[in-house]
Amino acid sequence: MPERTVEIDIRKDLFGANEEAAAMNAATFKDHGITAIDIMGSVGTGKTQIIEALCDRLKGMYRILMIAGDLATTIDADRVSSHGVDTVQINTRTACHLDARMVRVALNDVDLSLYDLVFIENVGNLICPAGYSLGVDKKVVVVSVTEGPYMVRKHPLTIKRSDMVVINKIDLAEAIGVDVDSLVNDVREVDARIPVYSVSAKSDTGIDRLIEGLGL
Ligand SMILES: Nc1nc2c(ncn2[C@@H]2O[C@H](COP(=O)(O)OP(=O)(O)OP(=O)(O)O)[C@@H](O)[C@H]2O)c(=O)[nH]1
Ligand SMILES: [Mg+2]
Repeated sequence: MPERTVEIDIRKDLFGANEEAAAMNAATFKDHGITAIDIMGSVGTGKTQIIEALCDRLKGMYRILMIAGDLATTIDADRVSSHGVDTVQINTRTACHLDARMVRVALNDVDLSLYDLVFIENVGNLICPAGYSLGVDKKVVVVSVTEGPYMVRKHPLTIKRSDMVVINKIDLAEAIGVDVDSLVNDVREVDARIPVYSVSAKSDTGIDRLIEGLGL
């Protein structure tokens, strides 16, 4: 018999450490007067396209840094930097989400006095990123009409853990046969306090209202 048995709650350990790193990130952002926004959502919902649209509108008003979370490539960072915005790449290799420590490491080499707005594009995934605080001001989840009519109802936890829902690709709603108002109602059913914005990032529809909603 062992003298002593130590029970390790891996989830508690993992999430506790993440919360600590997230609190440090939040303090760092605050010290530099930076607003930080985490953009989450499944693969291909339009996270990068939305960041590009936001950057086009906001780059004259804010000094923007984009942190791109991606398993293997710099494609999204390259897209955003073509808009004249500075970018930092995090390649997670095997991880299906960003965590606060990864963001902390990425910020190590950045002179944060050069920025006042940080967009973090999370790894394309509707489930895992919502479980990890990054120390941001807002967690935004992007749902696309192309994911079909049930995506909000099927992912209530992700919706609940978000500060805002953006329904993207509304230009395709009719062709896909998805009712945008139903998706909005589904969000209200999950949590009526969460603001919802319907946009088409590609055709630049609804972006001004989204910017207002983000308080930018
Ligand atoms: N029709 C239409 N297409 C869009 C819209 N937003 C994005 N797209 C297209 O959808 C595809 C995926 O968009 P991305 O911005 O790369 O999506 P993402 O969520 O960043 O994808 P990952 O980073 O790979 O997870 C691209 O071909 C975009 O041009 C939109 O509002 N309407
Ligand atoms: Mg992307």
